[in-house]
Amino acid sequence: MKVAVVGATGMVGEVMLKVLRERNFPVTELIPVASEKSVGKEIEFNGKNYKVVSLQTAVDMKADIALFSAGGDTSKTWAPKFAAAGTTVIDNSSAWRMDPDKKLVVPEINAHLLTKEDKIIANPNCSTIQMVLVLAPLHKKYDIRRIVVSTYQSITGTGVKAVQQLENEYAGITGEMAYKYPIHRNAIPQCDVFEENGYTKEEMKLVRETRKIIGDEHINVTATAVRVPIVGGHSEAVNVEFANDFDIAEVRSLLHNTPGVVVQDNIDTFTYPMPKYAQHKDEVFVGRLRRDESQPNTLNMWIVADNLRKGAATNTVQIAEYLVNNNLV
Ligand code: 11C
Repeated sequence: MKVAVVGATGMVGEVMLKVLRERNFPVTELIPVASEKSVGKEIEFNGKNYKVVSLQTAVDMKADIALFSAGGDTSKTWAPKFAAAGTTVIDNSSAWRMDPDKKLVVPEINAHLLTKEDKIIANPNCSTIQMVLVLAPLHKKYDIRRIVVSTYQSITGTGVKAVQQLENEYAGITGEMAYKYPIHRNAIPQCDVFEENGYTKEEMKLVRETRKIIGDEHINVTATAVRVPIVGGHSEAVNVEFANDFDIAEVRSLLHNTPGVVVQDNIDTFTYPMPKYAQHKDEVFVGRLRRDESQPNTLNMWIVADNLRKGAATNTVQIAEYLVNNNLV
């Protein structure tokens, strides 16, 4: 496979290259793509050096697959050009996610919807991916009515500028701010910009993307997304109400048998997921499973994953693997 990585020098792009390597994705030629200031730089991949090229050069090189992580505007303009050249684009931005003609894919849940005609495929938002991976099997079994989610999101979701801000604050240096407020020793109840309804874009992604991926517009979702001074991954406190009652042991066993999910749930041994230990891992970790005693058929849980891995790069590469394994590219 001739594989283009658009945004190859960015935080997610670098993890994409790492994941492609680790999973032995069949790359015969790599086309690293980045902004004009990086064009000509060399990137080493599987023992070979590849020159970073511009977007137009990459279109002309007609890759089989392009993994995009270069922001919504770049994606809106360039993904259709790659697609027109015959390249299948898997896009990690929010540009195409809610387009009714584009599939929004978490492979374990809905990759079976993909066909050869899907030339632009959307990768969901990180906080959505980790939540739906755990909730999809529970929806099948117990029928979700309502989800209340609060997130504790890693600064890596904002990018290098935010990591730099935190490091500057640790060091007592005044530098460029990624956030409106200090993040060290703080929790900022704003991830991304506000929408007209008073929720942030991140919160509304959790609402809209969850319904689209699970394929049920009737699921009610409400979210509060909070940025915390953490680098390892996103954590989520999730309260979920079902139409049908459940048994905690059965939920645990169902999740234990869900590909990509690891149950860490034993209060006797203080076993529960934490971002410090989820970092660099591809799985989604779930624990603190307990009945919400304030109302019927309702479950509380705590979900953690490395937002740059399963939340971004790994999910994108898994979509590419599905396409290759099923001759869809
Ligand atoms: C964050 N979830 O942590 C965001 C980053 O739509 O893919 C990823 C944004 C997206 O701030």
